[in-house]
Amino acid sequence: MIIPATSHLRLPPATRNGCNYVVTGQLSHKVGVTFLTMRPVLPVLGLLLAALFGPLFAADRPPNIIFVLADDLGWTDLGAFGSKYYETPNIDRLAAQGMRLTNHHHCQNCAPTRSALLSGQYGARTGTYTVGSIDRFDWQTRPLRPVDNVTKLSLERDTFADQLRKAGYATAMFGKWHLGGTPDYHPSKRGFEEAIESEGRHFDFETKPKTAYPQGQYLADFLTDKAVDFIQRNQAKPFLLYLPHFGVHSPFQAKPELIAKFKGKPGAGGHNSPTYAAMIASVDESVGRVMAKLDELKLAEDTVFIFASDNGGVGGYDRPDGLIREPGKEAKGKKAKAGVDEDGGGITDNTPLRSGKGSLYEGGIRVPFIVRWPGKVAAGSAHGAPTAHVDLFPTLLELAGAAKPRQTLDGESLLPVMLGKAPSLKRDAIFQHFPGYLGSGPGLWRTTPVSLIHAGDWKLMEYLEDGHLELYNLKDDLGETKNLATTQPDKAKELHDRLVAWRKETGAPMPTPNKKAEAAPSAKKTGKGKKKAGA
Ligand SMILES: [Ca+2]
Repeated sequence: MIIPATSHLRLPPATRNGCNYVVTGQLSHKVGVTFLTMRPVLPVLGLLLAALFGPLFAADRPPNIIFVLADDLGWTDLGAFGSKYYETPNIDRLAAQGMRLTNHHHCQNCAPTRSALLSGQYGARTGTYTVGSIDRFDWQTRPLRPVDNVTKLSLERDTFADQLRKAGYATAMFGKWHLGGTPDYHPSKRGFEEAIESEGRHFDFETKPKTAYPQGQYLADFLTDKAVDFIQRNQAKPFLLYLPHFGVHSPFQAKPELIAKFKGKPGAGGHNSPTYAAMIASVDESVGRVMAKLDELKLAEDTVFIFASDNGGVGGYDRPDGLIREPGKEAKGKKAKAGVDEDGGGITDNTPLRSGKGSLYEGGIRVPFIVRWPGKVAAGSAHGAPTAHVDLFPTLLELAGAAKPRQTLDGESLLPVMLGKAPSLKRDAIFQHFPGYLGSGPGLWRTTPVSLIHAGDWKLMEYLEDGHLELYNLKDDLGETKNLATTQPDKAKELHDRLVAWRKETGAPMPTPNKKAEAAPSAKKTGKGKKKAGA
């Protein structure tokens, strides 16, 4: 058992871009605030206490881990991340009781993020860099042939669930998988002792395996029923609960009573859809029910609770400068299956970030991330250095005391930063590699092939069709409006050299010349963004 925090334990207020706390893990619970001011002598005192109370500490079990992943929820789509229209009281409370990572990055769409989270590897190594086949979009008119996309997470990779299960955890997953639809790739074969997969519809949904549910039930509620039941049954041992919601992905369907609640509420900025607000509210209700179950079982302090989204929000495409939304334009577009208007609008807005889901500008890849561990992670804190999907796997391994997987891990454990034991990570850069195309309607592309490095305040993108570079200082220009590649050539070259070296190190596959487009150069200008599927 973890010892409850003493009532006089008080943590200093959060800083916006870093954590300067000295939180001493379980020892701090025992001895209270005194230890918070005595960092240099902690190792000695820790040894003394261990000698005195050895059996007590030895009996500690590793924490339970809950990871709730929303689908397509944008960086500003939570109250705790700035929305003035959507209402997320439970997730906001989670953030108030824990730490927000304000500069956290996933991939630009679903499958590659999940592949990176579950394997701990960049897409440059797994081969999963987008959703589905390269033929989802009309790349044939473009100068490059995309790299074929790997749609299943190789069975040669261990998932974090595999590793935690081997370390003695009870493991479960309920929700969207997206790492292979055949039985041998089902999450129940990838480390999750219990697994029910569902995505595609919010009502009248199908599950793998087939599972009965009340007629008319909303998918988020069904998944939450399974989650709280799993916690109830596994409260006596460490457990891993992965709850990847299909909400708030299109189709935009929500519970009528929640839609009605938002119908009379005035929108704020680009946040104004009652249906989308209701979908977010359902994800928030889910988080609230899981939190309530932990409270009921007195497990909150023994549980690391993580909340994130898999990619940026769907919207912001009609703002070429990344800041100004054209009034009314979004209303004219026909909603496509993926939730992207044919004329480039969207269901939400990621302002102040540029663009949205499917783009490698910040609106597509920067996502909300919250971690709560009462008494361990400082309440109300935030960390602002660049972090990424690949950091989750090593973080979970360290939390669980689990062994490393077979494959190379690309990330770094965030635990020292989360616990306030380190002001920053050792690593100073994160990367992305997208050797393909994502369309957004005729003539519009959410992205063309691109790789990027994000180091400190700087982000360099190399667009692979013509090799042009874009350099942004995100500290001064979060909306990515001023390309500094020509005015700061030394910085551009330094980062480009590092990006090229990283591609070489990871064996990143590169797109190849599209011979058909070369034969008909005029086709390059027409570039239809044919849509075939969602995500
Ligand atoms: Ca998604």
